[in-house]
Amino acid sequence: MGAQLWVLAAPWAMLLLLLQLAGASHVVHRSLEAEAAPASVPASIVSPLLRTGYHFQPPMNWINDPNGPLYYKGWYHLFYQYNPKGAVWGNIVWAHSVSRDLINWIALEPAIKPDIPSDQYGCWSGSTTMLADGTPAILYTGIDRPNINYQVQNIAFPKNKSDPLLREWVKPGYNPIASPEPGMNATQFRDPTTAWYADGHWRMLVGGLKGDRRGVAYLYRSRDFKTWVRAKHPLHSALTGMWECPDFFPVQVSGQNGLDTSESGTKYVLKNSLDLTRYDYYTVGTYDNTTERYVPGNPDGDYHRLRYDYGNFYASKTFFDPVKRRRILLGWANESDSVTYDKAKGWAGIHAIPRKIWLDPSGKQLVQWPVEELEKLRGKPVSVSHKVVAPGEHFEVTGLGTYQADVEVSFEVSGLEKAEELDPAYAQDAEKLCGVKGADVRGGVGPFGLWVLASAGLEEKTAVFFRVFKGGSGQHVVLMCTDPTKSSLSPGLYKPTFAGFVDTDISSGKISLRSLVDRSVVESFGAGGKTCILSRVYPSIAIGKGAHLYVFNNGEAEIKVSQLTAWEMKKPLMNGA
Ligand SMILES: *[C@@H]1O[C@H](CO)[C@@H](O)[C@H](O)[C@H]1NC(C)=O
Ligand SMILES: *[C@@H]1O[C@H](CO)[C@@H](O)[C@H](O)[C@H]1NC(C)=O
Ligand SMILES: *[C@@H]1O[C@H](CO)[C@@H](O)[C@H](O)[C@H]1NC(C)=O
Ligand SMILES: *[C@H]1O[C@@H](CO)[C@H](O)[C@@H](O)[C@@H]1NC(C)=O
Repeated sequence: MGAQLWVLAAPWAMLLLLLQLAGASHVVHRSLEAEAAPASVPASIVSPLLRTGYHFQPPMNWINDPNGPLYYKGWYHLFYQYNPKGAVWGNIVWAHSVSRDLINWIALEPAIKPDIPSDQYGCWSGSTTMLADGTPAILYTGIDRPNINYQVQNIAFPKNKSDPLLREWVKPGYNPIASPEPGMNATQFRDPTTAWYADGHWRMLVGGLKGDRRGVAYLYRSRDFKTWVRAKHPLHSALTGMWECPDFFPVQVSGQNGLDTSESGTKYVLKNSLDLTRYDYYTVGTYDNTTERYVPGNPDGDYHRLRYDYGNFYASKTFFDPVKRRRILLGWANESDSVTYDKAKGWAGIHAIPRKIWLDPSGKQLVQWPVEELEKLRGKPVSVSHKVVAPGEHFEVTGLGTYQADVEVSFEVSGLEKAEELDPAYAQDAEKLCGVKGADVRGGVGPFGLWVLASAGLEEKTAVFFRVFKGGSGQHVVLMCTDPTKSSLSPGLYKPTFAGFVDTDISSGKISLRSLVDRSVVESFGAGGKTCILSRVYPSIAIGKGAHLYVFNNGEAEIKVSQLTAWEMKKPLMNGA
C-alpha cells in the first residue's frame, strides 16, 4: 500500500494511472492466489510471495528478450518477446511498455504482431535506431514460412510520430529488407542491431552461423535505411556456435558517460549471446570504419572470457539514453524451476534491473551498476558499521523485510596470508571452482558474504560471497560466487552455482558487494560492478516475513563489515500487476 501511495505522489504517475484507467493497458488482472496448483507443484511455487516485486515483468505469461529499448519524447520504451497466450515460449509478439524512469512501467498494446507475409509466423528480436530526422525505426526478425524457422529481417516505423507513446507501428510494403542468401544458414540469421551512421552509410549487424561452428556478425549497409546490402565480409566472427542478439557500440575511454551508437569511440564493445551456452559474452576492441572490421583487444579471450553476468542473464541489449548521456543494459533472466511449475504459476521470465555500463579505467572490461532511479524505491535504511565477523561466525541484519531489499556492504579482510592456493586446474574456470569450493566449504580468506532469502533455522539460504586465493607470482585471485544449492527445500529446481573472477586489487583488503534481493531473484554486483551474478531461487520457507538476511564468514581469516546498509524496497508500478 505504501508503495502505491509513493508512486502516486509523483505527478507523472497520475498520468500513468489515467492512461491505465483509459484502457491503455491490454493486460488482464487476475489473482495468482486463486490458482489451484496441481498436486505435484509445491504451494510456495505458486505463492505471490515468490513473484518478483520490482523486476520488470508483465502481469502474466511468458517473456524473453528485451527488444528495441529507446527514449522518445519523454518516455523510455521497452519492447519484449512475449507470449500473450501462456507461460511457455510461443506465439511471440513485441509487447510494449513505457516508463518515465526505467523503474515504473505501464503496459501498452503489443507494438509488432504477425500480420505481413514476412513475419506471419513470428516477430522475433530486434532493435531501434533513431534516424537523423528524429524518426525511430524498428529492425526485427520475421519468420516467413510455417514449420521451418526461415528468418528474414523487417522494418517498421511509427504510424504517428507525434504520439510520444509510439503505440502503433506500420510495416512498409518493401519488407523484408534482408533475406538469407545462398551459402547462409536461413534458420540461423536473426536479431538485427541498432544501426550506426558514418560516411553516408547506415550499418547494422545480423547474428548468424556459418558451417556448424562459426558465429558470425553479418554486416549490412544502406544509404537510405531502405535498401540494405550485405558487406562481403562480416564485422567479426569466432568459433563459438551461433551468435544471437549481437550488440555493438562505442565506449568512452574515461568517465561513466555513454556514447550514441553513431558517435565514434576509441574503443568498441561487441556482445553476442551464445546459443550453445545460453550466456552473453563480450569483448572490448577497436573498430576500423574504413575496413569495416572489429578487432578484439584480447584475442585469447575472444568470446570465452568476459560475460556481462556470470549467472542467469541472456539476450541482452543496450541503448543510449540521451537524457543522462549513459548507456543502459537490459537483459532477460529465465526461470530456474520447471515448465510444469511455470504453467501452474501462469508466468515465466523477468528482466534484470536496467544497468548503466561504462568502460573500466583499465580498458579491459565494462563496469555495471543498477540505474540510479532504482534508489527511489528504497525505504528507511538499516545500517551496521565496523562489525567484526570472526572465523566461522555469522550475524543477522534485522529491522527490515529482507525478501525485497537492496543491500550494500563494504568488507575489509585482513590476514591475506591465510588465502588458499589456487588449484591451477580451476584457474580458468570460476564456475567449476565455485562448484568445488561452495559457501559451506571452509576456506582461508572467505568464503565470506551474505546469506539472503535464508530461513530462521538456515535450512534454506542463498549465499553470495567472495573467496580469495593465492595465484601464481604472489598475486591474489578473487572469486565471486552465488551458491543456491541450499536455497530451497522444494524439489525439481535448477540450482547451479554461478561464479566469476573479480579483476580487483585486494591488497588493500577492501571489497564491496551489492545484492538486489527480490523474492525469487538475487542480482549481485561485486567490487562496484566489475563482476555481476543474477540467480533465480525459489525458497519454500524463506519467503515473505520468513526470509532473513545474514552476513557470514566461513574462512580462517577475520572479516570486518566496515559498512552495511540495507533498504526494504517498495513496489513500483509494474505493468498493471
Ligand atoms: C498523433 O498523436 C498526437 C499526440 O498523441 C495526437 O494528438 C494526434 O491526434 C494523433 N494523430 C492521429 C492521426 O492519430
Ligand atoms: C543450419 O544450422 C543448424 C543448426 O546448427 C543445422 O542443424 C542445419 O543443418 C544448418 N543448415 C544448413 C543448410 O547448413
Ligand atoms: C572513422 O574513424 C576515425 C578514427 O576513429 C574517426 O576519426 C572518424 O571520425 C570516423 N569516421 C566517421 C565517419 O565516423
Ligand atoms: C534457463 O533455464 C535453465 C534451466 O532450465 C537452462 O539451463 C538455461 O539454458 C536457460 N537459459 C536460457 C537463456 O534459455
